[in-house]
Amino acid sequence: MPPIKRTKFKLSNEQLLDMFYWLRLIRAFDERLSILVRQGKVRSGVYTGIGQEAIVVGTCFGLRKEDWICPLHRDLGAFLMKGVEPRVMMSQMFAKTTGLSKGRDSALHSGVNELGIFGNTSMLGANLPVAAGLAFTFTMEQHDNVVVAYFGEGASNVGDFHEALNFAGVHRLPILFVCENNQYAYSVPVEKSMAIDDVADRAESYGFDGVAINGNDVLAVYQATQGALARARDGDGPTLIECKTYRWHGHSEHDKAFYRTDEELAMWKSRDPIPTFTTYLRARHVLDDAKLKEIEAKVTATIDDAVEFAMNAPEPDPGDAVTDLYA
Ligand SMILES: Cc1ncc(C[n+]2csc(CCOP(=O)(O)OP(=O)(O)O)c2C)c(N)n1
Repeated sequence: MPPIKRTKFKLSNEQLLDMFYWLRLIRAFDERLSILVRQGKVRSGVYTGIGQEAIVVGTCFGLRKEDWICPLHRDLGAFLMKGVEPRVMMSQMFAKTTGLSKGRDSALHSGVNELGIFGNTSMLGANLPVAAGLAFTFTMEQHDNVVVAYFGEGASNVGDFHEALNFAGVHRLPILFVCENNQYAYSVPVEKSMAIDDVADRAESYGFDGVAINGNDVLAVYQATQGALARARDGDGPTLIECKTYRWHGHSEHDKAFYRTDEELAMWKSRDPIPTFTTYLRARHVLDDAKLKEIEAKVTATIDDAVEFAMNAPEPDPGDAVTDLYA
């Protein structure tokens, strides 16, 4: 196995603040969606990633437009960071014509070729062989773009996961497997579905490195990602990054998550990625009260605008249901 290439990174104050903005925006987007679900206004299934934002921000921050992502149901933030306008993403949740699939489907199945976002299917793990196939295309076309494929620890118990990692390892593909280990696959706790502690250990059997990190530390995720991206672009093959985290809400907004304790939730909330990063930025004099107020105002205005736009957008015409079909 080649030695681990570590990439040092230095982010400017502007970049750090940008990261903070994304964390706040993605949290606010999900929080607003959660309220809209309770008001009966959202038509798409909603699987929030509240508590997990550092993973999406840390992995997407250094990506090029030409890199591809294969996001999952909890990764709406990855769509935003890859370039989908909040208005368009919110329209998707309202099933309006201005959404990505023009009102046809839920958010988790939508993709955007021009932005390098692969449209997922519902079958857990099934996005991973496709992601490996995409990465294989990149090697055949001989450019140094990379694929970032997301999955939960639950999906890592499915056969497709193992086939994808094996294929990626054999062909040393430019792919980053990002496990969002949020401790539960629906109601199943991790210890009831895996006999090992770390999903990251599974990478070794396929001939590449796996690392388990604190998925609530945006800079740790960013640093691990940068190293893995550099290796992938240099032809050194895949990496599995397992991000330990927790989802604050139920599996979806209709799940009250009675299978876990209040104490457990409180413990994980104390590790909220946002205050941790806020403290880091304040201690380094990157963020002060005025800047914080400015960012919060921008986040609120962006979300308000997206909701207003989506609510007033036209409904799909039933006659269009059979247009844009691929056959
Ligand atoms: C092959 C397959 N089995 C079961 C399901 C039903 N299902 C949808 S999401 C989910 C839990 C997923 O857990 P995990 O992979 O850990 O991701 P998380 O939702 O925790 O982010 C299940 C069981 C499915 N979609 N596909």
